[in-house]
Amino acid sequence: MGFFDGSRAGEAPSAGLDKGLAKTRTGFLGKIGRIVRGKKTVDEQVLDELEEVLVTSDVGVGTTLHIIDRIGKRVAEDRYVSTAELHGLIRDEIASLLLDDLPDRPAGFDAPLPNRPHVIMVVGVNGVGKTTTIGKMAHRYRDAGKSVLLGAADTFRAAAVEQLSIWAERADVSIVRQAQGSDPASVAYDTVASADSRGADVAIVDTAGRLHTRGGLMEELAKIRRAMTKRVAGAPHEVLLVLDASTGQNALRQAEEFTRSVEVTGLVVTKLDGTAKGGIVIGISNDFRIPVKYIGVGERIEDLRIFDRRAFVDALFG
Ligand SMILES: Nc1nc2c(ncn2[C@@H]2O[C@H](COP(=O)(O)OP(=O)(O)OP(=O)(O)O)[C@@H](O)[C@H]2O)c(=O)[nH]1
Ligand SMILES: [Mg+2]
Repeated sequence: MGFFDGSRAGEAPSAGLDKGLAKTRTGFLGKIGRIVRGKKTVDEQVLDELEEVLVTSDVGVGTTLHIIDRIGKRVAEDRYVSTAELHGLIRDEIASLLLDDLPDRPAGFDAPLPNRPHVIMVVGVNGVGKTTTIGKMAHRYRDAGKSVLLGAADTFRAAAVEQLSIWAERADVSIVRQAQGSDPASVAYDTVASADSRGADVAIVDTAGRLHTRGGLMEELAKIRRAMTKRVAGAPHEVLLVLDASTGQNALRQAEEFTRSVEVTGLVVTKLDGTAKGGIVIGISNDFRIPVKYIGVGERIEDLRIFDRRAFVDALFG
């Protein structure tokens, strides 16, 4: 696998990511361009305006202040930083923020898994792209030669089981399902049990994004989790929280809420293709010490990328 991920025959390696981030890139660079137009050096006013651009690009207030502070310091040291250099300076700061003391790029789908079955639980509020992401992941694991079993533990919404079944068919993997309205924890248990007895490599469990109350949802997720652990010690080995980039600051709030209640091991940021709010990935990477593992850049089965921070910075700055 190359440095960039997700390329398919005939597609330039980073084309998907570049395209996926087009709106964010245009918005971000356009705004920075307007700030520095007609200016010779980076002064207080430029920094103020840059702060506003970062905040309105959904980078998040904390992360923005951090970036501004670092750029301010460099400008103070260097005195004559020209606006032409500002672009490179921001790029450097964002890159080091994303690249510093964070774990390496997540392993590829073809990497050996330490557990069998390797159990993944997928959580997030309704509509963020959980089921779609599961379909995409199943496809990638399957493509890498792994046997995959899906578990339809979103029994709350009428069409949810059917929707996951369609993805299972597309990805050519099996699914464990019960009737709508049945106990999600029981579906999760069955899925893990079946994966274990069949010797499946990967089990991915879908969950509901909405219950009658958010508190009820968190309790239910804990219950689903316990059911899996009961059958396979250590399961779930991964809990992926899916966040919709187009919801901007809401996604950050959801991340806070879920990471408080559920032991989230990785984040998936979806719908980067349709939004100018891709800056959210920067804020999330900085605010939460939980790695962004995958990003969604479209609705098709192949529109999932392993998140690569360096490739992301490159795509963001063109
Ligand atoms: N453009 C785009 N659309 C996406 C992406 N991921 C998911 N979607 C779309 O988002 C919508 C919701 O996706 P689902 O996978 O059903 O979301 P969910 O989290 O399972 O939703 P619930 O089951 O209601 O909780 C669908 O129309 C998907 O096609 C993405 O990366 N890009
Ligand atoms: Mg769903």
